[in-house]
Amino acid sequence: MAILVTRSSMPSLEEYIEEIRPIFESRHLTNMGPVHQKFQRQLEDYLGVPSVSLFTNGHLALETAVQALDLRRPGGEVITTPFTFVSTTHAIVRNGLKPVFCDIRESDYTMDPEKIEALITDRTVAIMPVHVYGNICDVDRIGAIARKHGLKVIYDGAHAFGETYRGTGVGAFGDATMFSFHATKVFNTVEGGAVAFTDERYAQALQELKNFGIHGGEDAAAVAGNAKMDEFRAAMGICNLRRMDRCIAGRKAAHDRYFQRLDGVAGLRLCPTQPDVTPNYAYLPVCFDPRIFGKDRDQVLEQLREQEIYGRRYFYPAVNDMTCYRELAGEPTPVARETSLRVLCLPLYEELTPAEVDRICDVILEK
Ligand code: T4K
Repeated sequence: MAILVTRSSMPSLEEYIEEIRPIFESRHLTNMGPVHQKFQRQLEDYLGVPSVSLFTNGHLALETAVQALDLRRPGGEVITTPFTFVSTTHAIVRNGLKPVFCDIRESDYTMDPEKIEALITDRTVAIMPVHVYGNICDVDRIGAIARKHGLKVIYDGAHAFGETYRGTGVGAFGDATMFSFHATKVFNTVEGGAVAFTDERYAQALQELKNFGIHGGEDAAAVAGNAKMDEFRAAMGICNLRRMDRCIAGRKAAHDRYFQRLDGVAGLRLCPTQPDVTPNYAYLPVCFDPRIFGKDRDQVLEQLREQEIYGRRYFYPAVNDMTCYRELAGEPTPVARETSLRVLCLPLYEELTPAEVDRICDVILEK
């Protein structure tokens, strides 16, 4: 049977039906109804953050966070990483701001804090790092740089759902953190996302900006779109939140099996669990060094494909090599480019069995 890179975690059909029954009875389908409110409160508890604002997807959550933090000004620049899903950069550019690409660290593929300050100019308004694959950025150093230069920090935490750093929910770092609840993520609401924040001043702005900028019922105070989460997605979120422990345990079992089989093999590099971080086992990235391993990333991808096993090249090409961003590429980011050529994400999901992991590893290790 084919093994895909991921497989959505879901509640039973019966459990979901029970959760949506009140929606059928009330006919309150959207616009921040009671299920939305309940899910929001549960999420704040689970994520360990003071406040979250729910969105119809992660991308619009990120885009709206930029607007809510009032970062938009002519010529404004945002320092960000090119080693991410293109959504991160689009959220900057669609707000009329310029992305300035900062290279990443080889160790965990997050933004290299050593390289941030050289990119700061009098036009810089914010830093937008990404907790890529659920690897948490150096939030301490990034926070210190931002404070020193008076910059805002918005984390793209699309991959970091439920993780903690030194016991604190990762959504509590920076001015705002976006989480994605897409079907392919550790936690899903089918499509969906949220912005976590600690400063209550952002609550109203986020609330209004995801609802056409409407202020006080009838007037519009800002130009904005529609990015609200509906009641059915919120109900899915409530169901999936209940089963997070099971979901993480299944992922951990598969993750640990990969480590038993592949960690320490010459020419392969896996991302170890970070110190002080409670991981969520979102992705299983493996970096291939063809000179040592004997096969390059794309050869392994193809060999797996022949056996109906589908890894994915998250994230290739690096965003600053993409057609729509080549002209904005700026300074070269050699680590990000090399990483984009070498990393393959292997299948990882709740129901992936150790025997299936063995089947995948056997193909990879075949000479
Ligand atoms: N920032 C970052 C760093 C992100 O990674 C993302 C999204 C965002 C921002 C934006 O958040 P959202 O607006 O999406 O909430 C996926 C996802 O569409 C996207 O959410 C994700 N990142 C990105 C990395 O990957 P694809 O192109 O990999 O999806 P697809 O359709 O090829 O699916 C991959 C596999 O997942 C399939 O082979 C089977 C499985 N799958 C897929 C779907 C759609 C399921 O099991 N259930 C499903 O419903 O894009």
